[in-house]
Amino acid sequence: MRVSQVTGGGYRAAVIGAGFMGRVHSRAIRAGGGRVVGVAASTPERAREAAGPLGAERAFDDAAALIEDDEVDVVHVCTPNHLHAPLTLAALDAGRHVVCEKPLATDAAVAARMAAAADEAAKADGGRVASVPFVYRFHPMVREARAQVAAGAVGRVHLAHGGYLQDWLLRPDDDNWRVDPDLGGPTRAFGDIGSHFCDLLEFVLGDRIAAVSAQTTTTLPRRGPGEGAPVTTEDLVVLQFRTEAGVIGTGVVSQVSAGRKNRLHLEVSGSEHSLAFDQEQPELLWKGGRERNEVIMRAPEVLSPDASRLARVPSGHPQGYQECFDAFVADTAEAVATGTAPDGLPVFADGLRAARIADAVLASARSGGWEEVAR
Ligand code: SOE
Repeated sequence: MRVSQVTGGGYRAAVIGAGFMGRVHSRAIRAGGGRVVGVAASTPERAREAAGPLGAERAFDDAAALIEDDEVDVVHVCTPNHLHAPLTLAALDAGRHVVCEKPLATDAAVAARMAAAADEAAKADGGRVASVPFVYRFHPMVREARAQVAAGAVGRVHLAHGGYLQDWLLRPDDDNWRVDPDLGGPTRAFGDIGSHFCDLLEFVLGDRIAAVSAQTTTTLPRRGPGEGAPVTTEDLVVLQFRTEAGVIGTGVVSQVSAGRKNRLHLEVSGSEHSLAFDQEQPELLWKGGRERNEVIMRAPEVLSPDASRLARVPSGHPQGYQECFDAFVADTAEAVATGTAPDGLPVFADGLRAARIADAVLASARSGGWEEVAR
């Protein structure tokens, strides 16, 4: 097994997958001064077409050629979900660092194998990195919420609620590979975006979901042209949860909520204060109190150090989704260069958490009862 040591050449990455996420990853790599050494896609022609738009130095004929190329230190896996495991395991075996898009895998057993392989790689040659882009952790006001909870500023947390609402799959002719369980996995709305909500919840609370009670619905039984193809993955999830610390709460996950484009939101109620974050208004954090409420703005000079670190421009100059990705890749690059991951970097163990919560959600939707989340 060869080991990719990050040389003086800086962050030398290559991207497998030329879709929306491939483009976001490539921008983030270049924003941090890294190189997009190359891109591989579904066909050599598609890779050649994508190289220019992705700012890639070259196109690889296929993923295997990309993974085997010793000019590549870090492989970014941005393909449909069913390819995450084989490509990630091949890249780790070839001595590369890996950034694998979420969900890590289409079921928890495979995600566990990937996390174990990443642990082995890290042990075998100190500091090998395997990260997964739960990027909403990188909004400065999410870090501020996390810091306030950790500092006891909200008191003892007793309730958390929120969800993730989108509308891009509202209509019968809205279709996507994520709908197909062979490509996306057995859970779609939860696996795709409910995982973000649960990761955000656990990250801000510093706690873990212990058990869930969930219902799922498929609002459109067929999708696609003509009569469409039957749909077996869920459009909607409503869940209750309780955490290991005894917090109870609810989450609503939907990809069929008209007018909601990417509304990931979380509210935490504590014995002293409440906090609320809305990803569609990411510059603000609402803080509620019995006597007065306030809206905390992303002013670097007043934020906690971890939040201020991620505030790249002054208040009033909105940061957004791409800046979160830029910060995620920058922290991955720091981990690759130094062997030490910055606080809050989501790694394969976090991807495994999401897979285990998804398994419990599906089990509960089938059983109609509460299901424990495997630790
Ligand atoms: C589609 O639901 C999607 O692109 C997700 O796959 C991403 O993880 C989310 O951040 C935005 O929406």
